[in-house]
Amino acid sequence: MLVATAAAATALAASPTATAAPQPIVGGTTTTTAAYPFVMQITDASGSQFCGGTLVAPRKVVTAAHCMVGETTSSVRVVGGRTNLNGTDGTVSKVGKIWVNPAYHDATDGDDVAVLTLATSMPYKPAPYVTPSQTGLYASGTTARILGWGTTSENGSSSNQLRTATVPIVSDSGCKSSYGSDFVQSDMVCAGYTSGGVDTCQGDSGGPLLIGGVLAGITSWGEGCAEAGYPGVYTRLTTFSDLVTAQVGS
Ligand code: 4AZ
Repeated sequence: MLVATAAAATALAASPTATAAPQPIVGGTTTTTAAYPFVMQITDASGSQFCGGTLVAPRKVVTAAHCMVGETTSSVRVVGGRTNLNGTDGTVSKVGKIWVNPAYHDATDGDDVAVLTLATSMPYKPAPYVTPSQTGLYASGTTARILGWGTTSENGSSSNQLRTATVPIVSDSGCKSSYGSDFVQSDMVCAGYTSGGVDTCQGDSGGPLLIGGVLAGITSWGEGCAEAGYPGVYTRLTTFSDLVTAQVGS
């Protein structure tokens, strides 16, 4: 989660012999799973994190369908209560069932939601998630919180420690201007600054977008990361709330 390149470019232009310094995180900060106990790492069987997820019930985790492509119940694990990727703390659970939205084909077609049923309960407080009628949460300019262990710049390295940032919800018309027909209004919502600089990035997929502490989106896709004019795209969870509830109750 991410970076402003424009300021760095200006600094370099003013000082032509300077070499690029490591980019600072702009708008994002490190945080912990103690602060956000429902944020889960999704790892392979060796423990390498590749996506995020959100605990919505003791044995249910919401993530992105695109995170589950090619995965089986034996190829994935869910890790809760572990702030650092290199930690050994927290709780690791195997996965008993993977439900992928049957309509899912590709993130840019929408339907990017999956629910994992854990073999072991997580001893952490689940997050509430939106009801189908809470569409007003996505009003343009609303502050949303993003979380993850993803890369801290486009094509950069993952963050060892969980990070968070806030980004404003972008209007549907604004998102359509950025992404054209790839933006499926019924299934997606965009968030980010017009000037870029703060965003989710590779490895953050499947993780939460929270509005007022409620799970309202799932990190899904975008053109690069934190680029001006290209906000991050999130699954519009109100559309899939009933499907999630059916899985949570199953
Ligand atoms: C990814 O590859 C990814 N900037 C996640 C989020 C965004 C782009 C890519 C949005 O997981």
